[in-house]
Amino acid sequence: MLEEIGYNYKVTKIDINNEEQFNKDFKKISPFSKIPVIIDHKNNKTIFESGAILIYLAEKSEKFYNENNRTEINQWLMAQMSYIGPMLGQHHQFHHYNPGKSKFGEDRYFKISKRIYQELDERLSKAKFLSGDNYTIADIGTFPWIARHEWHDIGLKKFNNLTRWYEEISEREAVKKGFAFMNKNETPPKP
Ligand SMILES: N[C@@H](CCC(=O)N[C@@H](CS)C(=O)NCC(=O)O)C(=O)O
Repeated sequence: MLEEIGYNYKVTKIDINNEEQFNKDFKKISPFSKIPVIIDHKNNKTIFESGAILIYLAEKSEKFYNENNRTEINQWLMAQMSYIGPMLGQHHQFHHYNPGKSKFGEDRYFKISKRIYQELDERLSKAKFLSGDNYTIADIGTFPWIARHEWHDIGLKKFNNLTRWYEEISEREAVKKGFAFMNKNETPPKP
């Protein structure tokens, strides 16, 4: 998002594997000890929760959050925050990071993740982007989850509309820059 709106930013890494998220100073700005958090140095505001961060930056920059379409954008953004992200996140935990530890967990989140691919594919058979004709913060919030499709083992290519959406977003300059910046020259994985 910061690349998309062309704001200057500095990234401070918090190593969650090393429990840095529980540091006292970090907890002051992130009550649940979660990343990401941003600090707007223009007004010293801090914002936690990625959906709230996207809304804040979109309102500030007046980009990717068209006033006439906010209810539609909010629905898809909230679906990401409450369902797509958390479920795919569990799939990462059981299937990618800890295979063999819980058959129930693996099966449950694999099944839900497949459903999510199917549901997104259906939506994208009717609309160019999640909330309609335009690329918005709903797409910006959802794309990074689908960009981990290799971990999901579902086969992104089987979903034509989701693949079309994914490829188009992968080609955006800001997306390529953001990817390469966070993980040394990484590019969004091909479908
Ligand atoms: N709903 C939050 C979720 C953030 C989240 O779960 N962050 C994880 C990393 S992906 C985290 O900080 N985990 C550290 C912990 O829970 O201790 C958001 O969208 O910002």
